[in-house]
Amino acid sequence: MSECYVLTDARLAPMPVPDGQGYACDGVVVVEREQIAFAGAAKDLPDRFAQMPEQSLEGCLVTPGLIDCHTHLVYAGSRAREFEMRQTGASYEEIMNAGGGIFSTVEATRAATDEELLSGALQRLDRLIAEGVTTVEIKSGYGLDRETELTVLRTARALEQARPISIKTTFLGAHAYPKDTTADEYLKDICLPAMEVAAKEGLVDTVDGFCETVGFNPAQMKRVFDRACELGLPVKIHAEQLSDQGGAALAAGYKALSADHLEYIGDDGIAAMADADMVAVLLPGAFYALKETRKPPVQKLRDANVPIALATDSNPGSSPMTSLLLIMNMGATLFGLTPRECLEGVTINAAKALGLADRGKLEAGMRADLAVWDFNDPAELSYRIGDAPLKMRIFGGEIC
Ligand code: DI6
Ligand code: FE
Repeated sequence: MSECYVLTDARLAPMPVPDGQGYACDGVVVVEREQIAFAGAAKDLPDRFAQMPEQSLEGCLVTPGLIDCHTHLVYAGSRAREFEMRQTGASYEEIMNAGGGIFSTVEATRAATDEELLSGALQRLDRLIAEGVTTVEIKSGYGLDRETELTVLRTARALEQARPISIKTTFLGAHAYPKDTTADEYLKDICLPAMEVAAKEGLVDTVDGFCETVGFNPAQMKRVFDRACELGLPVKIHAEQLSDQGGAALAAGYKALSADHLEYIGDDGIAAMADADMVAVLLPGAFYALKETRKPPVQKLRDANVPIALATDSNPGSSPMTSLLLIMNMGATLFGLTPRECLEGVTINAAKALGLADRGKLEAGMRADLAVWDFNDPAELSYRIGDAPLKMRIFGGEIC
């Protein structure tokens, strides 16, 4: 297609449009090189675009390209055996304390070749791409030694060369610490130096940590965040997933982009997140797979005006899945989000959780990352279960 083209007869969502449904009918999107030049009602289309090549979308829905803002996509091995153990009564924490869990994935990831890591990640990434995903965040955290952490981040960066996708990387060296050391020793000798090298090599966009009884305590998280600040990197946190450690409030003190999971967050944590303008990233895949019964306090987050994002948390242990559309369905069915909240959770609010102001909205000046769906009602996106009726995917203005 040419440098500039016009998609006509579209429905656009999410839009702040006064038809009460959250979408615009008879919509038009103008794509100019890699940006959106106009998005809105056909009657408002500026004259200068009237002569550009047109393609009718025959009433189909256009959304921003979807954004998966929390994944652990690069790893090796499978944890199907542990799934079997959990089915016969062992808990996630028990398996981890016995040297399984994250540690079994660390072992497999260290043993994998670069090609194996890349091809495993590509398989998972292709499933996301097939659902109209155009930006994916990927964390390290299955290396836990300097070389493997760097390899995982390099692999994440390499995915951007292999597919039409934006990748944002997150250093999650503070995911767990090897059994033969203490958390503090690991931070001092391995994690913090690895963060520094990764940052110098330009491999890190954000720094994250697992603040949990089976992870790092708030004082240890503070060390991680202090070093991230010294390196000029924004932070986020895995917080209040299995217990309330005050992680979200701690991260708020560092103006973190997001706190993720949050099943056990208390009122103080929510207030701190609201003050710091943080995003609550909810991960219903992990909630479901761990058979968690405590739900994140969605109504309290709404009342406090904390934006809510949704993500796959794709990882081999607590969320072995690669469907952001299924996550939207789970966000609605398990957590009570509205279809509109689910869509905003994988577009505008997911962009905010990554600190990205150039995407996630159908607006002039945004990146032309778009998904065109084979239906017209945005509620279909979270209503359907395990269905991906993507008609067209546009990445940086290119149809692909
Ligand atoms: N929380 C999670 O749900 C994942 N990591 C984390 O910090 C689980 C990672 C795993 O079990 O491999
Ligand atoms: Fe996670």
